[in-house]
Amino acid sequence: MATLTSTPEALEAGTPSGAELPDFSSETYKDAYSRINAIVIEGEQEAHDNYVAIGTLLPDQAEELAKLARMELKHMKGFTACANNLGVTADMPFAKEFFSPLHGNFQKALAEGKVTTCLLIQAILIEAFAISAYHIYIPVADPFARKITEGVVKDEYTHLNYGQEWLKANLDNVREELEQANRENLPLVRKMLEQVAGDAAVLHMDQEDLMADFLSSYQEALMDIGFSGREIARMAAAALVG
Ligand code: PL3
Ligand code: FE2
Ligand code: FE2
Repeated sequence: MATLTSTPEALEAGTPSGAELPDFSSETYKDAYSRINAIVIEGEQEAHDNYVAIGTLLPDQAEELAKLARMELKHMKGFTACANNLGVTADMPFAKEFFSPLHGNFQKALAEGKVTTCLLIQAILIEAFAISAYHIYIPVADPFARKITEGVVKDEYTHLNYGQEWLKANLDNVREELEQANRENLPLVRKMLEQVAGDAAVLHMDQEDLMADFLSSYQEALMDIGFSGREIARMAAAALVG
């Protein structure tokens, strides 16, 4: 006899890979969402500002970078709508604090004209972080947010790819700065992944899945830029010692 959960309707409405959906209307969910959603909104806003800022270091790329920046504002609006839809108010002061170490490193690199470091922070590390988070979120998101996030994640690949292409084209000149920037910033991303884990778990997002997805995007990006497997392993080790 067919059970209630095995009707075609239920299967269709169900989540991929059998992940169980959280109760989107519970206070526990909304409380965690107020921080996670704020992180995403702040991240999208800072991403916008960062691409505009990188445009000042690469004037011949300013137009292309302005296009990427505009996409980030669209993402930010989409995620703001997700919070409104659930009746959640984003905790923006929390999110500003969350990003402040990475934000500080970006501003320092910008002031020193270090375009390689700026690109590693924004177009590689932050984009790989966003892509992994959105991947893991999509199967456990409410239907409204799922649609929006699916659209956003496609754009984030465009951004990651922009960073990869520039760094690949300039690898001979940027290798050393890239390794140094990795050493200083990968440990921060690891800490951010750890900090978000508790709230992410309430959203039914698994910390190990997040880490694994992040590392695989990051490794793939470094491989595309032109690092060897051994060099990539060395760079990833910075996350363990940092
Ligand atoms: C750059 O395009 C975007 C930068 C955003 C950073 C995202 C951090 C993600 C933290 C965990 C979020 C889970 C997804 C929830 C969506 C409401
Ligand atoms: Fe974005
Ligand atoms: Fe992006």
